[in-house]
Amino acid sequence: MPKKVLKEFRVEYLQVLDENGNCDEALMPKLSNNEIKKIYEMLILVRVFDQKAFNMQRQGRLGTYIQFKGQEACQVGSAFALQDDDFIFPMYRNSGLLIARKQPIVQVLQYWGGDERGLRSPTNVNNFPISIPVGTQTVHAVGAGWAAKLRGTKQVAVVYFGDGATSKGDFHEAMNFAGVFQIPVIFLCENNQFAISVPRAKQTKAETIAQKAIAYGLEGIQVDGDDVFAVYKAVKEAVDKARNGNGATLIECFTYRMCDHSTSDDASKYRAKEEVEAWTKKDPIERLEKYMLKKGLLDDAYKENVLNKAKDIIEKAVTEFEKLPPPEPKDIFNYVFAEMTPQQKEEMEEIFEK
Ligand SMILES: Cc1ncc(C[n+]2csc(CCOP(=O)(O)OP(=O)(O)O)c2C)c(N)n1
Repeated sequence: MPKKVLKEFRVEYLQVLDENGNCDEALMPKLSNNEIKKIYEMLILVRVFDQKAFNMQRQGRLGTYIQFKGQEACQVGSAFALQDDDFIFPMYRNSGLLIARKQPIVQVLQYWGGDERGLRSPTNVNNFPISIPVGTQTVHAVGAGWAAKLRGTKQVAVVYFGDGATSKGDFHEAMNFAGVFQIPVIFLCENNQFAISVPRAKQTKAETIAQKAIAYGLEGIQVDGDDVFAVYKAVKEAVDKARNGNGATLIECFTYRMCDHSTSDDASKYRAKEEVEAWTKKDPIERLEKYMLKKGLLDDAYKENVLNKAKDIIEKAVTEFEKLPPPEPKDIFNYVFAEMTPQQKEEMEEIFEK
């Protein structure tokens, strides 16, 4: 008896805007000139923030900081495709996403200054706190999506994670559950090619992260993560699909971490300068500028104005942040559980009452 082919699968790749700013008009999502400018202004704002926060950590003005340079399009493009009442479940590399999702910048600084209250969601959006443990937020997002489905609210949950997180059990459990129960959730993997020093090739034998969706009966797509239009389009389509009751999608944003893993890392120890240089040419902001220039949406005066405005906004937030009272060391214990466990109490007394 010859073997039969039961199913054949394919994995699609989406790019709308190439690195020279050329746009495939047939694929271009519906965005007005004004919306494109808003996206550009947000990309600049978050990049200025990222550099400033890094500098502040180096100056001892922030405890630690996780940069996201190179990944701005993944974070800003996806944020623009959501409604305020949708749920986001960010990871530690998502300060840009939080800012694009209306988290006050002063609060984002407060968090990196060691004060958990910085992650309290403003009431006009549903921003969950960032997850430091790798991958655990995937199951939380599925829970929120499931709740939305049971309540019939039409909200969608979007969870952000890296390529490293796809090796965790949580990710697979979340994908499986989302498939079986047709949950309105988007799994957005920012595949930045590294999990600290572990390259993507050592994370999985699969050629793409996107194809992992297939095993769970979900749609998966790989998009150019440095192309803000492609990210926006893929997320918008996945969100519309989820909102209409048609379940989850895995979106792999193929991008690159143009910075160290964290402020405690030195990426030059494990990756070649040439590799970083090659990716620099794909920069998400530069390619959008090239496109906008061609379309007459950008000139030198506008560019300078956007940059100055961004710097001004960030400086004002920094001033406000530095006036805040520092967090109480005791709060390390206060915000873990609603009520402290006996062990926590004992530890706290040992540290503070001797
Ligand atoms: C459960 C868990 N294990 C290990 C760590 C330590 N750790 C922090 S970041 C990281 C790499 C994660 O890489 P990836 O998921 O690709 O995200 P990226 O940092 O590249 O954005 C690891 C192993 C952690 N935070 N949580």
